[in-house]
Amino acid sequence: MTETMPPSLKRGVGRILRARGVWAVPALGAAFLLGGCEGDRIQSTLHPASEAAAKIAWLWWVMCGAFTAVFLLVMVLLLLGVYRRPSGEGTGPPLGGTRFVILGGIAMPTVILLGLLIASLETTVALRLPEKQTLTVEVIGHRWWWEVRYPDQNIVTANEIQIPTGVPVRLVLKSADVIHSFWVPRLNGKMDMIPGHTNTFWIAAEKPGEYRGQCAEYCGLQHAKMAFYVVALPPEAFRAWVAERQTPRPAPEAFLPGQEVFMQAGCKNCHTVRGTAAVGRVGPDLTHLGSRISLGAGEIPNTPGHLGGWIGNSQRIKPGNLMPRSFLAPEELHALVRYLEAPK
Ligand code: HEC
Ligand SMILES: [Cu+2]
Repeated sequence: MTETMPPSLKRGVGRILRARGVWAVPALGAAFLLGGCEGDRIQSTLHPASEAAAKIAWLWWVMCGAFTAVFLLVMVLLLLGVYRRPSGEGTGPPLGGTRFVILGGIAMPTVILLGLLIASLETTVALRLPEKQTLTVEVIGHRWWWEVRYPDQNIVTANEIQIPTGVPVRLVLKSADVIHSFWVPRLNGKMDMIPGHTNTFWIAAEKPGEYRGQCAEYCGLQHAKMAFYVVALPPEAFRAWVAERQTPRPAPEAFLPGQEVFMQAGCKNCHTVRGTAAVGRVGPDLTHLGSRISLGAGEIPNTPGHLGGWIGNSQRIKPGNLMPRSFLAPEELHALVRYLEAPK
């Protein structure tokens, strides 16, 4: 093959292959890519926290291994092709002949692809919804946040899903507008949320902790900022959480000025605060907002300062989101923040 190359190209390729520096390119690239796997493990498929996610991670490693082996084999053959001197005049049969083509080109890919197919089917079967389910949670995708309902417990929340550890939790997935996809990489695979259609899925967490989830289907401007948290609690703590959520208390008197602002400023048209006249369903339920990890579906930490910034102008934080900016006097904003962050 090298005989038929124009001499300049031959010299160029030879120089690149000999130059050590060329290895720096893939090495640096791999370092960057692998670097992305480490660091914050809160949303990593490669750090599974459930049996189902462990099976998916296993399949990932099997595929990664198989593809790496095939890639290396092809590269070795390529280098052989480049460097090997042709036998005789270059008119004889190519390396290995017909047998090489049948074995390397037909038999080997068939065996490898069949093996990977069997491994994927096995994983798919292992991911089926377990028979025994303890809890049903309904999750509804909105642009760009998550509505979370516990129909049997009569609890509604948003952008955060509390579950007990050690048991499979059945998920009923819906969408209020466009197609979204529910994905908590450490707990299970993805499942689409389709308007007018209900999908059933499940997650489980072995250990208590916070697991970050992310919309996995492009759904418009703020798709990338449509995240949420699964909070896995030990069973007793989960029962306590349910009991607490089922008994909403009216806001203490000190917070009533803030409640007043909430009712006057139009917030109640889009948001619900249980136990009050606010029953809007355009935006997230704000009943126990103070206890949540984040605001704006995982976008900013839930602190009074960030909350004030969000209410004042959420468009600066999450441009294009469906909450209009508000025009409140500083003391009104202050009272509103205190009211929303208050334990209820
Ligand atoms: C036109 C409807 C609408 C109005 C009016 C409205 N909001 Fe919102 N609000 C939304 C939507 C939609 C979201 C979700 C935005 C996102 O994350 O993409 C949201 C999100 C929020 C969040 C973040 C909740 C979370 O869990 O992430 C807070 C807090 C909030 N609104 C408070 C208020 C307050 C206070 C007012 C009144 C000053 C108000 N909203 C007025 C629609 C509205
Ligand atoms: Cu989405």
